[in-house]
Amino acid sequence: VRYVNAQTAAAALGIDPHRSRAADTHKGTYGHVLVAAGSASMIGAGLLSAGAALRGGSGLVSWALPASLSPLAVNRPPELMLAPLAESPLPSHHLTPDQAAAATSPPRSRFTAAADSPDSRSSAVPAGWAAVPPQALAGLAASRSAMLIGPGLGRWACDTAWLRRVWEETRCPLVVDADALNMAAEATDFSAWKAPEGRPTILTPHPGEMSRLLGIPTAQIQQDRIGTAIRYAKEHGVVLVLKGACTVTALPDGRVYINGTGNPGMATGGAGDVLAGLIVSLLGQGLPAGEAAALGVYLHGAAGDRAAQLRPGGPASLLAGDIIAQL
Ligand code: NPW
Ligand code: AMP
Ligand code: MG
Repeated sequence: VRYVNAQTAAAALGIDPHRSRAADTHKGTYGHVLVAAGSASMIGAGLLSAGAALRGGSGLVSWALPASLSPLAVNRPPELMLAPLAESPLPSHHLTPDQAAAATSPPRSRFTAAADSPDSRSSAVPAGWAAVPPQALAGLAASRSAMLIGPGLGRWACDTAWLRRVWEETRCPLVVDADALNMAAEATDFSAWKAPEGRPTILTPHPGEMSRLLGIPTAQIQQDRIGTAIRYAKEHGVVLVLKGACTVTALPDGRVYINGTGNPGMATGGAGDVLAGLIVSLLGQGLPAGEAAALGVYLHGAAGDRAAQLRPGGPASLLAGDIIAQL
């Protein structure tokens, strides 16, 4: 167990805390991450996680979103690219590969769709994540350096078969947060899901999400946060970030980091979405999963501490967006 503080965090992780850049690098050097997040009532989760990925230093950030929701993304930062995913009238995980590939192209006009071949979309296209073919999302991620899935999707955005296909077919390093964890918890056989060989995978539950994943009360998890995280990481071969005061980051090889940054002002909606975006950014820049997670947790807390100091009334009025501003 290593206790991470401001002086030793970067040294313990063997990372340059200032993230210096060689003079002859370019945006391709710093990764292109994909953020699959947000829904009609939680579009802010997408904005916050993608915004944090931008400030995390990624060369490029794309925000994947059901095409019908694109109008809600109009106020996104101009640096953020949009990857609209076409919705299909067929149950999305039953599509053929060709149909799935077609779903990555922009939706056709509803006036032309009816005249198309029988397999094409009708004007009554269902909307939302459940209508996005999971293989289209996984296919898009194949050319990205890392993907985040989960913030603000909605707890029943898709069925577990949908999520399982994304889990199994996504080849790039993956961060799984929020509603993707909640949906995984609905699968009785989640522990049997196999990630592709060698794919780094980071899970970032708060204690409530961890309780759903394990099917035990939150209080029981809080009584043994370190043990719970270590056991889960080893058993599932993932990096497990158990959030909350003194976030625990456990690696599958048994290493564990306890974070010393952060403050109760960060107990505010969207703070976790910011963390997930920061971690995927570091992961997409080539850091090993354990280091990306532990450094992301540390920097997120440190930025939260700076943001709280800048609030005239202290931490109580902190907003998640203030954390992004201090990264
Ligand atoms: P309790 O009350 O103790 O039993 P949920 P969510 C527990 C999106 N958001 N220590 C606690 O349970 C997210 O991305 C969108 C102990 C608490 O009541 C998700 O997709 C926003 N317990 C979705 O909303 C801004 C803790 O978990 C319960 C704990 C739902 O996510 C907000 C809450 O968890 C949000 O980020 C701790 N440290 N932390 C937007 N602007 O679009 C949590 N718990 O029910 O999973 O709800 O975390 O708000
Ligand atoms: P979420 O619940 O997913 O929005 O995540 C909340 C984020 O804020 C996590 O990174 C938590 O570790 C952090 N956080 C929440 N409460 C505290 C606290 N009391 N002290 C330090 N960090 C906190
Ligand atoms: Mg969260």
